[in-house]
Amino acid sequence: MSVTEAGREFVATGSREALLARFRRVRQASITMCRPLRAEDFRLQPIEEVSPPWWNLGHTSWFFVRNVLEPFGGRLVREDAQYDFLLNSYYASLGSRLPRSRRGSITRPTTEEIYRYRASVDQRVEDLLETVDPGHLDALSSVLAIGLEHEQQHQELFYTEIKVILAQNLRELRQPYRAVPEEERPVDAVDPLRFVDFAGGLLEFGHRGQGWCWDNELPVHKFYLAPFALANRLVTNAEYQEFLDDHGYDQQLLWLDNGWARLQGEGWHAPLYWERVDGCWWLWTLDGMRPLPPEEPVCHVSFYEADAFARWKSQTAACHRGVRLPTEREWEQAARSTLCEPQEDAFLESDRLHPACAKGGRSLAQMAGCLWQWTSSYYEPYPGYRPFLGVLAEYNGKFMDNQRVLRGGSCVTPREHFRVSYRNFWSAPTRFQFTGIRLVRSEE
Ligand code: AVJ
Ligand code: FE
Repeated sequence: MSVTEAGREFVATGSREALLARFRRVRQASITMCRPLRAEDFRLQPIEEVSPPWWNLGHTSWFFVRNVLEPFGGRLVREDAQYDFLLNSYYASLGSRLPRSRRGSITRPTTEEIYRYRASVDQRVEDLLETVDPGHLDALSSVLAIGLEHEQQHQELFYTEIKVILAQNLRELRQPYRAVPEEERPVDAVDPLRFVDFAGGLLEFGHRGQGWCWDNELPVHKFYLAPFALANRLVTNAEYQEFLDDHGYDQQLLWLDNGWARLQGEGWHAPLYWERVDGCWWLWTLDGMRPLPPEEPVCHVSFYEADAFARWKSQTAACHRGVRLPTEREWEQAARSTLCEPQEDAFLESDRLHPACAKGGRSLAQMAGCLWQWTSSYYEPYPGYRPFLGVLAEYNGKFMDNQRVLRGGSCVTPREHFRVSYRNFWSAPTRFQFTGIRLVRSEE
């Protein structure tokens, strides 16, 4: 792979020192987030989609070996070759791989060996950054930037994965990811549900400006939107519980056919992590079990559940007729025209590890850094899409098939990782991510 290929026009500007500082900071965050874990927690893969933490730490390091050290002439060691087969996630152009479902079935390398491997990769990337020919620095910077954005995606994945892993234990023996901080004061009021009007028209979408973005956020393009009205906040647990109480999970006609099959096959009767104990709903969180907080946004629903909820809601009252999930461009337009500053207390740095309530009367609340919001849009290339070049063409492009777009970021997304044009994507049945529901209504 030619050194100038991978980053295309994204040249990360900044000095070697700034780059080095960012590299250290982002890599260190992955170590810090694993501190509360016990040895056993690192090896479990409860379902195929949930990788064990040892693999997460290894794979993000492997990414720098194959995309930075190798192409730019960094120092290579024996473990690079030994671990390559295990740590390659899905890059067909980089050779054969351990089947994804087997990441929880192996015990070597040990977790300690993976930590040592990480340290070795860090040292070698830092050495390379200090010694690389000035003519190659821009190219190196742009792949390094992709490596760090990748690392941050895996930091978010880590929190969602450890939540599933710890939930496997028997309720009486379960331990939270972290000790519960002092009890937050219960919030009993939440902003009433309102719909905020947006004009529509021939509008511009995609990432603008100089900053970095993924290939899937480009090119900037125009698209016509009819007028619409977006909900001022996310659907709450209390509102979702009305859907349960109205037997939403028993009414086949509310569900897409694939969703209904999934519901039956997996025995869905409530969102993931809702548990019925002695006639009351409880919620599994990274802070342990909590009584279901009615005013918090409903979380860990699949696209199918979000879609069925919207259909149910549209039938409950005349004023809700026609409510549905927004398209990704409706979401983006609303966010662009109202969202001046994202709620700074909402992202990973807030250390809540839990979605915040909508309180305070903002015109649109919970737009960024609370929960990823399912859109009705299929994950497709924007017109004229050009994937990253070289190996990284496989990063996003080949997954543009049979998935839905989510917008908004979540309480486990690093703040600097998010943009208004950011397109997350998951398949419709996915529930273990921090996903929620925002409704929209077309103008009559
Ligand atoms: C954008 C979160 C769907 O988890 O497959 C990680 C992120 N890409 N490594 C995924 C990703 C490559 C991606 N999602
Ligand atoms: Fe990855």
